Amino acid sequence: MERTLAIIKPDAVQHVDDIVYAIEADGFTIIDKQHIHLTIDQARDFYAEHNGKPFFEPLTKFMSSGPIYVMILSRENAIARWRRLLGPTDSVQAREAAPHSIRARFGTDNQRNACHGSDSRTSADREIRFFFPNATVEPLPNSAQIATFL
Ligand code: DGI
Repeated sequence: MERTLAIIKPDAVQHVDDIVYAIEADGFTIIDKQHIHLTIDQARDFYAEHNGKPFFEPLTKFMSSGPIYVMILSRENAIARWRRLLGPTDSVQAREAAPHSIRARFGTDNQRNACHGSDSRTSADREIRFFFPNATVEPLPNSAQIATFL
């Protein structure tokens, strides 16, 4: 089973029940969760890869503007499946291209887009550790474990 990090952003926390329903209906298991209100510095740290882009300041201000709901999701192919359920980054575009997606249903535009999802295995590992430092590490495949001990 693969894991990914999901965040319900400040603009969509009032829809947490509907979003959790959509997540579970799509076959995910929520293996940990927490409400948190990020400081601006924590938001900057989380989105460090976007530092320098024109939307970095408004994005980090938005992400620290109110409580968020963070979840570790698990299922086969979780990273890609959660990105698919999210839809395109811009909620306006999502309503055209994927009207049943979460960003189409609960987001507004390309910043207030309801939810976040990790975009790779590397970022999922980093982002899960960012919010859940005590999360158990996923077991390595057998071949990798054997290689470690050779
Ligand atoms: O992985 P995504 O969240 O789909 O998109 P991303 O990693 O390219 O960008 C991260 C977040 O930054 C995105 O969810 C919303 C915000 N963002 C991205 N592009 C823009 C943006 N915000 C504004 N205001 N303008 C943008 O062009």
